[in-house]
Amino acid sequence: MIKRTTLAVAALLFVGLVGGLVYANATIVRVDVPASVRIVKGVEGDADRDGAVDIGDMEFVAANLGPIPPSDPTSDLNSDGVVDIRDMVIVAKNFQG
Ligand SMILES: [Ca+2]
Ligand SMILES: [Ca+2]
Repeated sequence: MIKRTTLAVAALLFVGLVGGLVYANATIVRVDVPASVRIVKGVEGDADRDGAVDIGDMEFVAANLGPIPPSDPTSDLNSDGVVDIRDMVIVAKNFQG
């Protein structure tokens, strides 16, 4: 059975390579989700995915600062390809104690 709720997914479509530059278009892909699938929205700042934003997330992000690409992509909370102070700020803004 298909649940009629749709899930919007942001995706990038690379449409061409001209003069060494890659052009991309953003698009939205909608998919029908089977009723048996449970959609769980993550908690912003929950880098270690335990359901809470606490000192463990700050430690997790701090332990992954620097390398490009990140040694653990889950600590790249803003998905910009690097783990830095901006990711730590996301944890701090959502800190639950
Ligand atoms: Ca956490
Ligand atoms: Ca980042």
